[in-house]
Order: sequence, then C-alpha cells, then structure tokens
Amino acid sequence: MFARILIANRGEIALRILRACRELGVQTVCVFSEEDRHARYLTLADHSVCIGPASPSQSYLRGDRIIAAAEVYNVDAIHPGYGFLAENPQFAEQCRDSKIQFIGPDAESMRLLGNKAEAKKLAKKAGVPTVPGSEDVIEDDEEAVTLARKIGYPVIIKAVAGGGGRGMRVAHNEANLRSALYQARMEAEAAFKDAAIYLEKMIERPRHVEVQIMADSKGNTLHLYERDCSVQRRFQKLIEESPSPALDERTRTELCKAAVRLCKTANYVNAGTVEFLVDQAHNYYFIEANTRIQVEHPVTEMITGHDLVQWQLRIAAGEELTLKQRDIIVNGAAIECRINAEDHAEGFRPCPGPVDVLYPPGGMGIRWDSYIVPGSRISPAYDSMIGKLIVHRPTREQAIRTLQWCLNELEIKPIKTTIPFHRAILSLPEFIDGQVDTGFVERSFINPPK
Ligand code: MV4
Repeated sequence: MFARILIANRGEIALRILRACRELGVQTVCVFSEEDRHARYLTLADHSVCIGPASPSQSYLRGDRIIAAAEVYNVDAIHPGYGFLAENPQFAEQCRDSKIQFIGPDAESMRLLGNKAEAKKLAKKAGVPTVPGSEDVIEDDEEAVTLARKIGYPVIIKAVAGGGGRGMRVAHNEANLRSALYQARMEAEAAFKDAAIYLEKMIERPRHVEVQIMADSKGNTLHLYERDCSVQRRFQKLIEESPSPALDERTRTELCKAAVRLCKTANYVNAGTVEFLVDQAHNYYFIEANTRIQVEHPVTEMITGHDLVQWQLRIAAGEELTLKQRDIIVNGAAIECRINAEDHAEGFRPCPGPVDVLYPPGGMGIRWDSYIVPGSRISPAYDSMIGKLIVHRPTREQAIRTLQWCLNELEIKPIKTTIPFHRAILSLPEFIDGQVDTGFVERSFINPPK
C-alpha cells in the first residue's frame, strides 16, 4: 500500500478519500484553494497545501501546481475524486511522467471512453446493445438526414467529446435536424474544442441505470450491481438508489454482465461506471462510461458492504481484487438524497451562504456524507452540494419511510436547501411505486405559490 497520497479535490469527496486513507494507514496531503482555507476537513489531513485562488481554473484544475505539491510532499499517488481533473487524460499522463500513481484508469482507457463515438464502437465490439444511430462521427448533413429517415424521428445529436447531457440536441423533423446539426457542431466546438457529433434515435421516457465496475490490473473485472439515477433535473442527479426498482432479475443480470464485457474489452482498471438508458419495454442501451468514482457511490457501498474508495487505492497500489463475483451480494435497498444549497421553488437557484445550525440524523444504516460543520459557508465558487443523506434498509419501502424521518430530523439553517423538495418527491405515488423516468422531476414538480 502507498505510504502517502495527495487528495486533488475538495468538499465531501476530499473527506471521503481522507477517511479511506485513515482506514488503510495511508498519510494524506490535501490541496486547497484560498476560499477553502478554513475548511474543517483540512485539519484532519497530515499536510495541506494552498494551490491558488477560489476559481477552479486557478486552483483545483491546475494540474501543474498539484503535481508540484505532490513532488514537494513526496507522495506515491494522487486521488482526483470526481469532477475537476478526474477524467482528464492529460493529467493522468502528467502524473505518470512524474512517476506518481494516478488513482484511476490509465490515460489511454480514459481517452478511449471519453470519446463517446469510440466508446460506442467498443460497446458494439463487446456485444453490448447501443442506441440505433450513426456508426461513427457524422461528417456531412445529407448522411444524417438519410439516417434519420431510416431510424425515425425524434433523433438526438450528441457531441463526441460531450457527456452528462452537455452538447445534446433533439430534432423532431428534417428541417429541425438541419439547423440542429449546425448548432450542435458550433456548440461542441465552443465547449469542447471538438466539433465532432454523432446521431442517435431518441429513446422516449428512459430510465437512467448505471452499473458499478471494479477492475484490478491482474485482469479481474467485477460488477457491484446497478444504481437507478432517474430522479434528476437538467442532468443533475437528485436521488439515486440501488437496486433499481425497474429491473427484473433477468434484465439486471444481463445489464451487469454487459457492463463487465465492455470494461474487459477496454482493458479498464479501477472503479468505473457504465451508463445505460432503459426504455419502458425494459430494453437497455449503453450510452456512456464514466472513468471515476461517482458522487452516488455510497448506495452501492451500503447494499454490498464493500468500500469502493479503499478498493480504488488497493487496485492503484497493484493489489489483486480478492473479491470474486459471487462475493458481491445485494443486501436490502439504499437510497441517497443530495442535499444542495438551492431553492427549488425558484428553479433550483443556488443559495450559497453560512451554515449556523447543522443537525444531521444518524443511527443504524443511516449515513451523512458531508464536509460541513456549524460555522461553515457554502461558497458560490463551487457546486452547491452540502451533503448526501443515504439510508439502507431491508426493503425499498422501509428505506423511503426512514428517509422521510431523517429528512425531518436533518436541520440546516439559515440557508435554503433541497430538503423540502426531497420530502415532497418521497411522498409522490410515482416515486413510491418506482415508476419514474428522467422526465419525472420536470413533469411532476409544480412550483408552490410564493
Ligand atoms: C439520450 C436520451 C434519449 N435518447 N439518448 C443525457 C445525459 C447523457 N448521459 C445521455 N442523455 C440522454 N441520452 C438517446 N438516444 C436521453 C438522455 C437524457 C438523460 C439521460 C440520463 C439521465 C437523464 C437524462 C435526462 C434527459 C435526457
């Protein structure tokens, strides 16, 4: 195992990684921006280093400064967390050049899966179902028009360098499609410096189901079942759960096996997620792969009892996965609510500010993953997540019931939070019945009168 690692992130995931290090007896170096100077989790690290001003482009995205800090403190490895540099193949390469182990996949598989058209080709090669659409990048508009006629409208244009919903456009007819192609290329060029796009048939009312993968460098690839993240708004996930209430046993087994095949074909190492759309008829289609630990990993940890961040460190240190697929057993149901500093009544407007009162719930099977303490401030410079409340119970019904109690108990003052939103969602019959798709929040959320 490593003697010392650097944590190249902030907030709850920095603390989550720090805790995993403590369990493994690994020393920690935590980088921080001037804005995060007084964050309480920094006092728990063995060393902490300021790497620049609040703006991520001048601190948490500065790979050069992070590697400089890593060299000064003589660390063995860097954990990138999620966001920031976590899926940047250039940064993974710079770590390798500096003889520092990047805790994640290598730059090559990151680059391959980061290119959505290449990832889709790989899925086909691995025998994983994909959405009908272009075999490759769309070069000219007539090709797109012909293809759309064949597969039928509506179609979606996606940026090859996109992901997570960024750079997507829907076209309902031919006239739409021509202007959408032009706009999509312009947007993709501006956002990703890569105008390449591809085309897919639009799956109507899909569910978002993703499979957690763990793979070591000795050729062992396991899945830790799925998470259902259909409760989201504008590609921001709000509630995640495992197991998915929408899958039958046969579909679940197939989907998880498909995700393992894809990762084996990519020679993927470390923790990863394979994302699928599941339609109303239970057909599943690969859409993209994420090469990082995800925000919602705790629901998988709770139902399987395995610590994903500890395994990330062990795998990066060259250890073999001692777990076998038959050791991964689903126990009960877990649901996570993301508690954000946002006003849902005002279109989820961010509401940063001070936290004077914080009273988190607790107890058996109840987990509060947060970096916030009374006296903290939610900064407008970063995302608005305050913490994650996760409940694990023998059944989904019990998990929902306990979550309601926990949301009543959780007190965060004086800022506005998404606690009331979660209480409302958890009482809706569609959610209770597990009948939600990715349009659920937009459809059912009626703004309360002011
Ligand atoms: C789609 C789709 C429907 N049909 N692709 C959005 C995020 C990105 N990961 C892929 N996304 C979608 N791709 C086809 N062919 C609908 C979505 C989508 C979505 C997917 C996952 C979670 C939430 C979503 C919300 C809106 C649209």
